[in-house]
Parts: sequence; structure tokens; C-alpha cells
Amino acid sequence: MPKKKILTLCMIHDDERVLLGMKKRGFGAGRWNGFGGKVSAEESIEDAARREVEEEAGILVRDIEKRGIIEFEFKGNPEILEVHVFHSSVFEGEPRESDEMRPAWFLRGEIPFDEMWPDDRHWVPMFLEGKRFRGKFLFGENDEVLDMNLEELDDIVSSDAT
Ligand code: 6U4
Repeated sequence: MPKKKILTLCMIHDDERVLLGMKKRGFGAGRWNGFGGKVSAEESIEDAARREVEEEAGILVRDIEKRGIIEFEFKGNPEILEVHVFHSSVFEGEPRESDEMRPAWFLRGEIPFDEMWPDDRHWVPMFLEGKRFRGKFLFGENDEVLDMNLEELDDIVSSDAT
């Protein structure tokens, strides 16, 4: 069985704008992304998502909703990243730069897909329309998408609701 690593990704947006962060270091550095990271042993996936938003963007999100799960595989690497994608539109505080991320708002029509993970252009529009989804992406060299599968779901199945 391939080893799975569970990660969170929280995209904060309203009808007009999306909050992204420029990743300053670590995995995905140099790309605009949602906020998120690893889940620690003693916390739920949802709590991990809230914690990462607070650590990386300095804001508190209470109401978050899981909208999708995406698996990422890199050719030649047996580890699979299982990323749980959350939506939030209400938060407390003002986004501020952290060691890891520089937050900025983007109009929904001006999302910088060329400076994001290459999978984002496929699922972010679906996500912004409020759809639930499940996807798989296989990356090759230079993070090009070699294979992908993306399906809209009626709802997130309960076993994924952690
Ligand atoms: P630490 O331990 O904080 O240094 P770091 O290397 O910064 O870890 P990590 O693992 O905390 O990164 O978080 C990686 C983040 O990138 C998670 O929010 C998930 C997200 N992510 C990973 N692959 C992605 C992809 N292909 N598309 C995307 N987000 C992705 O949109």
C-alpha cells in the first residue's frame, strides 16, 4: 500500500475576492496557494486546517467546510499526498504576512493560475462555484500534470468528514 500523507488546504473567498498566500519557503515555495499544511497526531483534520490558517495568515476562521479531497502523486515517489480542501468566507482579524506566507487578495477573475500549482486551474473554478469534488493528479518532472481525474460529488462522503 502506498503511504499517504494527509494535508489541509483552506481557500478563503467571498463573491468577489479570493485570499491567497505567496509561499515563501518549504513545499510549493514561489507559488500562490491557499493556507494549510500537515495534520498533527492529536488534532482533527478540520482543527489542523484552522490552525494552519492562523499560523500562516494570522486570521481566525471558525466556520470552515470541507469541499473536496485531492490526491497528489509524483512519478517515482510512492508517497501520496491527500489534501483536504476547505472553504471559508468568514474570519476574524486582518491577514498578515508570516514567515511562511505573504497573503494577498485577488479578484475571482484574476486568479494567478500561472504562478500556482498546475492542478489549481482545474479544480479551483469548481471549488469557487461551491461544488464538492474528488480528484487525483499525477505529476511528472517539473510538476507537469501527466494524468488527472476530477469528479464532482453530490456531497463529501461521511467517512471523509473528519
Ligand atoms: P513545513 O513542515 O510547514 O515546513 P511545508 O513544506 O511548508 O511544511 P506543508 O507540507 O506544511 O508544506 O504544506 C503544503 C501545502 O501545500 C498544503 O497546504 C497542501 C498544499 N499543496 C500541496 N500540493 C498541492 C498542490 N498540488 N496544489 C495545491 N496545493 C497543494 O493547490
